[in-house]
Amino acid sequence: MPKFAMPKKRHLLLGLFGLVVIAAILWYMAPYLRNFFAGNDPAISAEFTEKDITAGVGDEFNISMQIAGKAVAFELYLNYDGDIVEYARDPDTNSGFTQVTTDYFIDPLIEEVTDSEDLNSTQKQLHLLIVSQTGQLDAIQFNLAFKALKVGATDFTKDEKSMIAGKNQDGSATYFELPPAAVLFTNVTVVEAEISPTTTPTFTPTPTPSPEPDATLTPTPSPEPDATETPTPTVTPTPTVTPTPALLAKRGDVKLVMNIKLQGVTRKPADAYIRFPAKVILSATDNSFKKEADVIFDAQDNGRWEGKWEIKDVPLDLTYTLFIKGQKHLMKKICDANPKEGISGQYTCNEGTVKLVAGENKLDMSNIYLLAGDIPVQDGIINAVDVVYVRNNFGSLSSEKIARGDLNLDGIVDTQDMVLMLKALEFKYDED
Ligand SMILES: [Ca+2]
Ligand SMILES: [Ca+2]
Repeated sequence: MPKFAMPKKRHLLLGLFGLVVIAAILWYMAPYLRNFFAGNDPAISAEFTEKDITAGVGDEFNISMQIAGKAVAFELYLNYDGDIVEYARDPDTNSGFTQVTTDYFIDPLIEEVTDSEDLNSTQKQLHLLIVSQTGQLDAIQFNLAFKALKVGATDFTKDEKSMIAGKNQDGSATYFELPPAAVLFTNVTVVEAEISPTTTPTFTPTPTPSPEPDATLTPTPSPEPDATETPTPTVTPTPTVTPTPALLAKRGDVKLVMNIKLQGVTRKPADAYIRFPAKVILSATDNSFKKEADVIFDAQDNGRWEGKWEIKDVPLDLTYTLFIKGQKHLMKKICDANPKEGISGQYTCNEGTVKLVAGENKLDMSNIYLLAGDIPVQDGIINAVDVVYVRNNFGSLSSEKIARGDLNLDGIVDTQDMVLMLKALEFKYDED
């Protein structure tokens, strides 16, 4: 009998064993496979580009992650041993985050390192929230900089709280599950720094430049005698009644009937949300006239909102700019009585051209959107405070939280609101 032939029974056993292994692998991977093959559910996932990294004491190194799929936001909680390595921020940017795929994400909204709650543990956690302006690329890579502190080893593992967000094909927002921590990890081994005999430790003290005599301390010229205080001639006989040309300017009482649209609100919401407060500013282009009011906009059937504002004694020969700041929205500057935009939120303008007449003035601004995301208490910017509030109140039905965080006015704070905010983040600031 040839040496390598096996008895039939062993063949059978091996075959069975193989089947069991394959079945186990399939069972384990089933959720990923389903995600992967489900057409309507573009899977988004993340992984470390390297499983094992070796660094010398004192070295800086990168932990690199790759994201597959069109990610819109990634909230990563990364655990590691703070005794072995530390997060290394660039002194200029105060950030350890860099992108291999440049400009895909805006600067991190959250980037902080916290200690473990267990005082005896040396574990630390990096909390990173990065958000994409576009969410359009299928494969992206970014780096997190660390410095090796002492000889040892540490795993970098994702905490269960980590989440990745993206859009479904219909544009709605979803969070995608990340691989389990047992899969999503990388190991870093820190070894003794290599000291080649030629490079003696460089302790050459750099000469500190001796302070030059401060040239900026030149004596400031003593103030000249104030020429403006020329004595005013005491009794200039005023000509009796010369009507100034300004008095001839036409003025009148105006009523603005304004139609607007809110980002993410496509139809009339439930009765509890049909009155929308906004601050409206009417400002003459030459700045000679300015009025401001809180206006309530009422929901119409077609997703439009109508607000009315009566203003007395308005100069009618000027051109005007309107500013509208919704309750949960970025301030929009509007220069035209009937503004339009190709892409939602993109309308911008420089100089106001709105003309007013005495009586009713229809301003149809419903072909542009007010961008949502600067939630109360408003500060003129969409930033981490706004994002984290919405994120932390997912599923909330409490009226206080809805009043702040429900951007599409459907009565719940959820992923839809997050995605609206993420879309608006592209614009980020109040217009002025
Ligand atoms: Ca804000
Ligand atoms: Ca909502």
